[in-house]
Order: sequence, then C-alpha cells, then structure tokens
Amino acid sequence: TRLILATRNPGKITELRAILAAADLSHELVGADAYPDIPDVKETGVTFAENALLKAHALARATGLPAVADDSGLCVDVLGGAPGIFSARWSGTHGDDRANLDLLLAQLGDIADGHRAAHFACAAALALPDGTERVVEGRLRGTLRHAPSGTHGFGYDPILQPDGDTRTCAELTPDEKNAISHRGKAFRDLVPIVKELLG
Ligand code: ITT
Repeated sequence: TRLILATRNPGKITELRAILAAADLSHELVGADAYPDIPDVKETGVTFAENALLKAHALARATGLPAVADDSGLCVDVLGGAPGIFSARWSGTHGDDRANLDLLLAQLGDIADGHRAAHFACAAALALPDGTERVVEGRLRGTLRHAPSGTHGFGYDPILQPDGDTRTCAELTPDEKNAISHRGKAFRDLVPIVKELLG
C-alpha cells in the first residue's frame, strides 16, 4: 500500500524515510509534494497532536490514501513552553530556521546553563480516508547552548544539546539523532499501529 507523508519540510522527510525504513515499514512512502494541488491545511490546533491530526486527515481525505503527519517543535522551560507549536514561524517567517534560532537565542540572552532546559516534541499522526485516526508522541530533553554548533539536521538542532551528550543535535550523525530523537521515538511507536490498521 501507498502511505502519504503529509509534510513539506525537507528535514522531516529525510528523517522520516530513514526512521520508517529502519523500522521495517514496507509501505511505499509518497511525499506530499507529489500532490502540489492540495493546499496546506491551516494549523489551528493548540497542541502538537491536534495539528498532526489536522495535517494527516487533510491529505488522507484529499488523496483517498492513508497519511501520516508530524507536528513538532521546541519547548523551552523558562519561556513557559514557547516556541512550542509556533516553532516553525517563531521569527514571523514560516520555515526560516536561522531567523527562528537567532531570535530564540536573543530572547534567552545570557541566562545561565542551569536555566536553559528545553525539549523537542513530536506528535506522529496516522489518518485513514474513512476517518480512523491514531496519534502518538515523543520527546527529546536537553539544554540550549549559547551559540549554534554543527551542520547536520535542521531547525533548532544546532542549539539543543541532548541530556547525556556533549554534542548538539546538529553534531550527531543522522542515525545517532534518529536513535534518540522525539521524531524517532514517536514514529517507531506509530509503526506497529500502521501495520495493525493497514496490514
Ligand atoms: P510541515 O507542517 O509541512 O510538516 P513545518 O516545518 O511547518 O512542516 P511544524 O509546524 O511541525 O512543521 O514545525 C516544526 C518546527 O519545529 C520546525 O520548522 C523546526 O523549527 C522545529 N523542529 C521540529 N523538529 C525538529 C528537529 O528534529 N530538529 C530541530 N528543529 C525541529
């Protein structure tokens, strides 16, 4: 069966293909870019799970195929969980990773390391054309650096140092990141659900 990946974020697509391949998902993965005429759904939810379900349902309904979606972001303790669901457009320009990261570092200023705790969160949703839905979540906890470091990954990876490591997420190899990441955890948990519902 074909399974739609309901995302247009290239960083996510790369990671999802690797995570789902390693988890032995046999379905043919088709990116949302294969359906350029389907408009992006408005992310009107107030949680990662709600927005992931909105995106998955929109693609499943429009294509008649099962769809999986990822809604994710960075939650900073000292900012009360911000940027959270607004992570992709924190600076005002959707998807400008560098501007988003620079604004966040400026907002944190010289707050000491002990107060720079944060986590990445990911909701992984599956929607079927008949309206069936499932959603699971994963987190990666860490500390925010004072300056970016590393070139791998995307988004806020250069400033999040996972707990238990001395490197940022952007200094991990893709396999190392996927093994511990919010996205790796959520989608590895979604795989048995996909297999159960789609065979
Ligand atoms: P789609 O809705 O098309 O999937 P998007 O980029 O708009 O793409 P989100 O609304 O879920 O998706 O925003 C996720 C943002 O959170 C992303 O742009 C990054 O800034 C950040 N983010 C999520 N996962 C991340 C990761 O693994 N590493 C670094 N930053 C991440």
